[in-house]
Amino acid sequence: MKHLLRSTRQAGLACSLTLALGVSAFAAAPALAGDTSGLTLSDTWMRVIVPSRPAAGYFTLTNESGEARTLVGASSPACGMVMLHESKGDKMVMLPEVAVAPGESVSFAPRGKHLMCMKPAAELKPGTTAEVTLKFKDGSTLTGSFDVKGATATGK
Ligand SMILES: [Cu+2]
Repeated sequence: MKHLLRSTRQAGLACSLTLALGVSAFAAAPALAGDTSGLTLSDTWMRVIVPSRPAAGYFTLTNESGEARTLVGASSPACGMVMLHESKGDKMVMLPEVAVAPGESVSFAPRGKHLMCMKPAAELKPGTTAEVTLKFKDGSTLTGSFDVKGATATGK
């Protein structure tokens, strides 16, 4: 554990040094890429209206990793393309990223932030589940199983 801590710190140092020099070869530090320990996904579900319209994905993401983490995108084989959206009144805006401070959690829920599943696959029906992968700024990913619900659902 001690050793891991030390190498993580060194990798961080190497990264900032590399950035300062304007060299990007070190950008993907192997010790950190793909590390999602301390991040948990809960209340994962999706609401399908009709197959021809985008579906919405909801979840709570909790960050106990001790570092700020930034969600930058998502993908799912059942969606064609997934976007980060937020409802503002009757409009939706695109979110380029969502930061989660250490010790905090963020909720994607109806009338607020949501994943927009642009092209729902025919198999995406209430009662099934869909895999969705969240992507973070540091290159790490977190995959969860989302329960698919119908148009009248309000929560998982
Ligand atoms: Cu949307």
